[in-house]
Amino acid sequence: MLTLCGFAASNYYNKVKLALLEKGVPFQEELAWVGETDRSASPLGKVPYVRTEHGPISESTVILEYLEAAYPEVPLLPAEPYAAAKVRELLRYIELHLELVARNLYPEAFFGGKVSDGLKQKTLEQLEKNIAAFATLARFSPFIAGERFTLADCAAAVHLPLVSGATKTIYGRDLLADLPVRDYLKRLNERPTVQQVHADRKTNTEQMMARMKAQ
Ligand SMILES: N[C@@H](CCC(=O)N[C@@H](CS)C(=O)NCC(=O)O)C(=O)O
Repeated sequence: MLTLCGFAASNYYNKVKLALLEKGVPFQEELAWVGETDRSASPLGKVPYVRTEHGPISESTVILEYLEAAYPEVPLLPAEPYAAAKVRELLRYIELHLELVARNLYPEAFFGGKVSDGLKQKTLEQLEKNIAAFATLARFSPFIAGERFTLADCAAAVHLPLVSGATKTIYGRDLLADLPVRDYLKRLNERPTVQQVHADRKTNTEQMMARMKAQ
């Protein structure tokens, strides 16, 4: 059986977990905190990684692509190549141009650290530009790429709340507020799979915070 390794407070871990749940792929979870990962499976020490019958895979989007190829019964990408490319494009925008940029803010927004004013300003400029570009691609009708739940929704479900939360805390305003993100996330939260991911995330986040305090 496939094993998903990492910890459920991680948005990247939850992106893969949501895809597994949506596809109905049987899997088990193996808890691995940052610093306690299997470097032979994830050479950079990042989570998530998976163990498959063939060997390990790291990098969440590569894992998603593997799942699509290995478990095609419930597809999360359109069959038509152009439509599939548009889903991948949206996924990339969410991850590379929104989440990875907003990640600069997490130390102060979520972990009690400090981010320099210079980095806050640079991040604000990048996010404003990138969110405007993302807005031209995102559909919200009712899913992020259109009529069907896709891999892009797996990313949006876990990353967009962090972009909203971090920007609200650091800049006093949710930079995604002009887009229909709140209603979209509410709709997604009606799915039992998304509810399970969020419930597990909450429990694991409490564990993570307790660990950080104890260290
Ligand atoms: N590009 C990676 C990003 C994963 C990532 O950044 N995971 C975080 C946890 S949310 C992590 O492992 N951080 C520890 C580190 O970067 O050393 C992926 O898509 O899997």
